[in-house]
Amino acid sequence: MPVGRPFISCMYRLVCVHCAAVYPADQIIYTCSRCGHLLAVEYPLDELSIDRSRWRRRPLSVWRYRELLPVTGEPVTLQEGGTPLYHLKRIGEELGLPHLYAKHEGMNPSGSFKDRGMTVGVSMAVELGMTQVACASTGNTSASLAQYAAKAGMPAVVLLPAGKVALGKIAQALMHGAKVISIRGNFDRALEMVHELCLSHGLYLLNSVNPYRLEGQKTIGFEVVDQLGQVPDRFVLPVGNAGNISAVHKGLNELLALGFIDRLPMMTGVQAAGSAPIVRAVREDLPAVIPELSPETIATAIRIGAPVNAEKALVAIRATGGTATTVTDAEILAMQRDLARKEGIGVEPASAASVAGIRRLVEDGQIDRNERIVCVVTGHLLKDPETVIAQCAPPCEIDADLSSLLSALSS
Ligand code: AN7
Repeated sequence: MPVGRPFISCMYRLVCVHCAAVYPADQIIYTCSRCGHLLAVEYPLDELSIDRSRWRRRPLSVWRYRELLPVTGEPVTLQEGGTPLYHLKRIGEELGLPHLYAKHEGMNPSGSFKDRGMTVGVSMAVELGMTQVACASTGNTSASLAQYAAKAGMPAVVLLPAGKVALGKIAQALMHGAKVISIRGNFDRALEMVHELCLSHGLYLLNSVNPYRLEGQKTIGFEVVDQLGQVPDRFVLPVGNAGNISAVHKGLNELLALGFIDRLPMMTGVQAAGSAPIVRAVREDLPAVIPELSPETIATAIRIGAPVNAEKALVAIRATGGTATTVTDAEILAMQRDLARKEGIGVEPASAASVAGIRRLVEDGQIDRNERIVCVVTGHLLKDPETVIAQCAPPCEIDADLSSLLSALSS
């Protein structure tokens, strides 16, 4: 046991999703030491007494739901969660979907949903007595970890795939003081390397293989149920490492077990056409994903070929009667522009993939028009300014007089 704050671990434990091996909550472990599969946090739900009216009296945020989170002490928080749920009126009208919504996770402190995971993950790092944190990242995880590590006063190491991370995300990781390393390899290789580093050198791994991080991310589902006042029929998420779709499913399953909701939404994953191992596994009904060795897409956030949480995500999609679809880079960028110009919602390309995926599924005749659909848009427009600039005409520069202005406006 590392030295740290006193740790109360009686209320929950870690359980292997494959062989059901059980581990104590304070063991530093990321995958099952018996079979190598993923772990999940398990609460004694029938022993917890949770008062939902107490939840409603707290502000909408990750920490509204703290009875279903693993942190026992004071959390490391930057006020994450409580993000807007927008009705997509114009895009919904075009698609013939009157009940289409977007949960804008770009409105979190670092500009992506990762903050929900990091507030919990970094709080757990403190609680477990760890002194350094690390991750591999396509960008957003590194930005978020850097920010929460700064808040905790803990050094952070982040590994990025060289040349494949959007500018805003690198800027954040650097400015918040993480040690930023670019590897000549892709994200999947960076994750293997950082996992090895953490196991051999005692850093705390905060990728989504870490079951505590996913606990924070499940609150997206909790907030949507509270904001809509009901369970949506379908929950749509962009999928990279497949942590977020797994986390939302886990959380809603807990609400179901507690009797707070009476059904689950159809969990629906969207991947970029050049990086779609989960979609392939769903379409071909494979028992496991076949890694994509050279994933490629303009949505660099989800340029991931070997999704670590595939096992959980396939269960989420299959058990809820959901589905998965691909979208092309052109479809992603078209939806990024539509969200920006028709709804006033600025998101990065990977985030537009969820709504682009709904457009594709509608065109393929796979959506009932009366469904209540929530698309998670995962990261802010400013994360990837270069992809924005490349799609837009530059500002028109004029002489500083009124007649030049009037002729510019009329041309
Ligand atoms: C904007 O930052 O994997 O399926 O290292 O940044 O849970 O992996 C980012 C993933 C969707 C996919 N949208 O979520 C990373 C990283 C955005 C993202 C995803 C990511 P998962």
